[in-house]
Amino acid sequence: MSNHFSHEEYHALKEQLNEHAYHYYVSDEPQIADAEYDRLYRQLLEIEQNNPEWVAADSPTQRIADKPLSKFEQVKHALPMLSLGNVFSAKELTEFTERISKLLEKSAQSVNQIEFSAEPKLDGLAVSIRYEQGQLVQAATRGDGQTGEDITANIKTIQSIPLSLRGTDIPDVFEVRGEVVMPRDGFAKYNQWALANDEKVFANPRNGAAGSLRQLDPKKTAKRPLAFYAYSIGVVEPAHNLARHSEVLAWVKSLGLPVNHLNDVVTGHSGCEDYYKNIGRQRPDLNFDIDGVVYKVDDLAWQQILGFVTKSPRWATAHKFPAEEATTVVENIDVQVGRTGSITPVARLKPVTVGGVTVTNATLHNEDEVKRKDVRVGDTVFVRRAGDVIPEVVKVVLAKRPDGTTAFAMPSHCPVCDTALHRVEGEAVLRCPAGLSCDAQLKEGIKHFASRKGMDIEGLGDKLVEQLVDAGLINNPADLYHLRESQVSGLERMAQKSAQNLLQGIAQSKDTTLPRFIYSLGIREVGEATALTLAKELKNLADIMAADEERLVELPDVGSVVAQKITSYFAVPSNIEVIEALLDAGIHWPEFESRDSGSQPLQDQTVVLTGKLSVFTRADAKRHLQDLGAKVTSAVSNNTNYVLAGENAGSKLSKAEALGIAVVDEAWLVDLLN
Ligand code: I6G
Repeated sequence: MSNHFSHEEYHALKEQLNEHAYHYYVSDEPQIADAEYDRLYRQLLEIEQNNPEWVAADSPTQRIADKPLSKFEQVKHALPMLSLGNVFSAKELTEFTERISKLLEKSAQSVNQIEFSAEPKLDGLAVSIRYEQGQLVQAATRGDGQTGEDITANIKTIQSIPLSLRGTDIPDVFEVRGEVVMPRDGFAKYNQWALANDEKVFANPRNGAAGSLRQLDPKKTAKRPLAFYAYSIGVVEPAHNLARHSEVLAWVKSLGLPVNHLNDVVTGHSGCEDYYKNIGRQRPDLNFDIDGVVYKVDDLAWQQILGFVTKSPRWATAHKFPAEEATTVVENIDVQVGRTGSITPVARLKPVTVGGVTVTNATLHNEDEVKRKDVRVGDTVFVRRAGDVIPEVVKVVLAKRPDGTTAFAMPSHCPVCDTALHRVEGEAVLRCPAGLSCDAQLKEGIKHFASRKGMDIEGLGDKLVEQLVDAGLINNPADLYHLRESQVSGLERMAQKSAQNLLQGIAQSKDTTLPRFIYSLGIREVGEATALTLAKELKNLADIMAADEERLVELPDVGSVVAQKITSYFAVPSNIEVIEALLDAGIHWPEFESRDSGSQPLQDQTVVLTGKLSVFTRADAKRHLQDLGAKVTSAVSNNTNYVLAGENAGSKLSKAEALGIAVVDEAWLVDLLN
């Protein structure tokens, strides 16, 4: 078939694929489904196999080089890659802005009028990428600023970096500089895969990015989840005269390169401070690690006046956040029992401030991790706290290990109920199989049952759950519905009024929905989205309980592992007894029927999805929205009714805000589905 393609058709198909990649990776507005892209890609590959002489350097098939390198060649930078000065406090920021305002006395009236281009400072690896006649020809690490290493083959594997520039006004020579990072979600996924496949696990996303770029086999780099964000330019020939750094970045973006959507232009010292605080607040939720923000005087003529001190520009600085890694000493190692019986070793630490927060505990994840890191009581360790993630021990400082330490051994029995622990073949975690008869699992199970996404029991906090279990008042979730006021008010720090409120909260929770009830059971691998799918597809509890694996895997987004967890849960007689007791206690929900079009809540509404979703996959969210009657489109316009924004939502979110369109999150969709 593909033999019938002309060279022009080949060229058009290649351009079409590059255009789709741009919309997917750079402008975050995919225009075709992944499967359609894959089909076109395969078609291109077939044409190239039949016509090897046609293969273009910027064909998406050319991203991965065949052969590993034997070493990295040295590259001399045409313009040195400078470094940035740092400020670590409000006082140092004042010194920076005042110095600038003084030097610009003749040009600007006061520091309050100076505009700064501001951006998050990504924690990755700085690189320079060179395009000649619009084609990517070379990429290099920063190295010592004068000479770096040639990492062209690895850079080409990063899908968001175009192999050829977009547009018509393309310079003969164009060098772009920026940071290569490993996004947090990709880092977590990669490490999971690496653990399962005996590959090297990265201590943090920065090491992930650096290690991947220093990989001699581009085939391996291609498997690493890397992203790139441009922050400045190097040599450009012929010169492209622009007046502001923010205009330079807009131009870089128009050439098809990714520029961080959090970049902004702020005014004066207070603008810088506000930006720092605002990005600091967003830091835990970002999908990439940052270690501060960067301010640059936006006016390029003023940058010229300000010039440089040794190797750093006077017109820019990095305002650093408090470090997210610190060293401290392991005082003890305990194990914790989770809701599903998983046994997690936890390092008890000498208190240390990490990223502005005092840390006293850090997870050691599981038995394999403790062995791999060989963390011992008495060791000095690096502790890392990234965003809202539980602090973790990154590595041991072996040089500081005291004499006489012994390797940590996991217990053979549950520290809470003394049941023998076991490890399922192929799983990293050790488990206590006692289920709800283990008090630790009972407590965690009840907390999950009562949580906001579950039965949403007002007034039942974690502490109270622990008190109720410790007092022997509840042995399973159904016991909550038989509590008496006299029992609850007898607990420590429980006044009569609070006891009444709790019982009222418990009683109110009886009126629920089927997806909430399914979620609250705490079946392994069944989160909010799967609970919704089960309810929507199978309609009633009896059919969900009776469904076999074969039936379950037919449901959207239910794989064999999830199906197996569901059937195993319902095969345990004590689980069935608890469900029956909950129903006997009066828990009820309205029938979960598919809506007829007349009652569809999003009938005639247009919804745009943007950003990274965490509850649903994109395809799932789209399907649910369509089931609710909505039309799901890719571009935000005046006809859009809602923009459903996930993490790191970019230009579509800004556009929605500018047009005054309602911006909603996944919780909104969950509520509608419930
Ligand atoms: O905007 C920037 C971000 C990060 C930078 C930068 C950087 O270094 C890691 N370095 C320089 C020299 C400049 N901008 C100008």
